[in-house]
Amino acid sequence: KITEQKAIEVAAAKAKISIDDLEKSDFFLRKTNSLVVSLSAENSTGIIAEHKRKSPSKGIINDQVSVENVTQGYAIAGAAGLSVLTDTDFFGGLKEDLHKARIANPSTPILRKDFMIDEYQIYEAKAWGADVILLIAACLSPVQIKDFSKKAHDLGLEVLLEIHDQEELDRSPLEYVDIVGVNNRNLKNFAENNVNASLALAEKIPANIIKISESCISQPETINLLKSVGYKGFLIGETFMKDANPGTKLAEFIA
Ligand code: IGP
Repeated sequence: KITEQKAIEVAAAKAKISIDDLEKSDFFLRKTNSLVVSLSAENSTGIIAEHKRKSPSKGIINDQVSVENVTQGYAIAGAAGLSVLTDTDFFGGLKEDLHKARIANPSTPILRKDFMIDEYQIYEAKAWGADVILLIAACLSPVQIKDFSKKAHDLGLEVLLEIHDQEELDRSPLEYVDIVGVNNRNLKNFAENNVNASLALAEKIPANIIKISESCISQPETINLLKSVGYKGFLIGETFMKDANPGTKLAEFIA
């Protein structure tokens, strides 16, 4: 299971490097970039473009392009934010990917895309260069969601809470959550290939919280549909990564 594998990784990382040392790292004291501000800007494309080499459902998507080129290409093409996978076992991501993306894009908001199950990973996220962390409701208890999101705020990071259905939304404390993301792909069976989950939940998410739609977006028209029901952000990976030049693909997508 993804979370069990993650627990092993976290324990190993903790044994090697203490929170004290993470706090001393170069990136820790930097001023973070706000994804909320970026998504709220009048002229924002709303696109949060993801670097993703492979996935459990698709296998290798693209391992021929460098993370610097991909993320810089996205930023130049107009991405409102970047998402960088750091989970290794399931998505082939590395902490170095986040580090490289940060150096290549100092002023673009970056999401650490990973399975967060321990407070330690929030310190890592900051030390590696992230501005935003992902909390997946399906992997966490309400107490963990509240504690982790508060901790992220204390460290100057923003929080994206990912939900898939009404039940997850209802049991999630949103006090310290900045953005709610509806994942159109059901992590339990990878079945869906549409944005129905986002359409169904649009009105249920409190109006004071920014909402974004995640996964399974492959057509520009889908963005217009999602905008019409109130979504401000669109997390897209595969559609761009499948291309030899992901940044160019993004530019075409929004043209
Ligand atoms: C991107 P897509 O279908 O455009 O490649 O999806 C992103 O939403 C997806 O990678 C994702 C994800 C996650 C990955 C959403 N939630 C949680 C890992 C963990």
